[in-house]
Amino acid sequence: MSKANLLDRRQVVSTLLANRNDVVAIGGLGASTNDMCAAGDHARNFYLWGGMGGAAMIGLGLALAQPKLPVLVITGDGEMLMGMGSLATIGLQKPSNLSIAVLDNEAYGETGGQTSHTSAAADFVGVARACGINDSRSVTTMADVEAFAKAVHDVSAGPRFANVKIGSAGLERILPTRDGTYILNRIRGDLGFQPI
Ligand SMILES: Cc1ncc(C[n+]2csc(CCOP(=O)(O)OP(=O)(O)O)c2C)c(N)n1
Ligand SMILES: [Mg+2]
Repeated sequence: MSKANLLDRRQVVSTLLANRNDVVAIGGLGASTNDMCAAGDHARNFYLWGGMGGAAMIGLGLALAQPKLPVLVITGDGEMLMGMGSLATIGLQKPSNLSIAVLDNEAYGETGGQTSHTSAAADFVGVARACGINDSRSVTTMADVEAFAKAVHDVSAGPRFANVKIGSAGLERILPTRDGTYILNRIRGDLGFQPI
């Protein structure tokens, strides 16, 4: 696909979260967290900041604990590569309320744009499907993004996975708070739990 046609990450994330209602959103480290914050900070956003490789597993835990809530993981290709084994566990557990969107710029953007494995043979959609996540999509248009955003709300038909090919532009950092305890207790409070 020509680089000119690649999707804009901010537009992708703001579309994924536009009509979020009760969606709980987990942001992978760095750029995807910035994208989520740019779309609007929210009590149900859980940002990983620098913790690499855990986004999908945190999503799995939340999805299992809150089976009626739509849980959406938004992460990068580098972060997902580090946590690729989690796709096997998600394919095994099959939480029907979990959706994962990988923002695939084929690079470790945040650390200088080193090319990642997805610029070569690594194919997340194939991996996710082979792990048992039957609804695994390659997303290349905004219409595909809108369809996925809609599907996220169907908590009975997941898990689902989308690999979204995005451009590699480095964008302004829109930073949420770095206070992890605050982020955790804010989401706990919004879900009706006491702070820890
Ligand atoms: C365990 C660990 N190793 C390395 C890093 C450094 N690091 C921070 S962001 C990043 C790249 C992330 O790439 P990707 O998930 O594709 O996000 P992008 O910036 O490309 O959107 C790396 C390697 C880290 N935070 N943690
Ligand atoms: Mg990347």
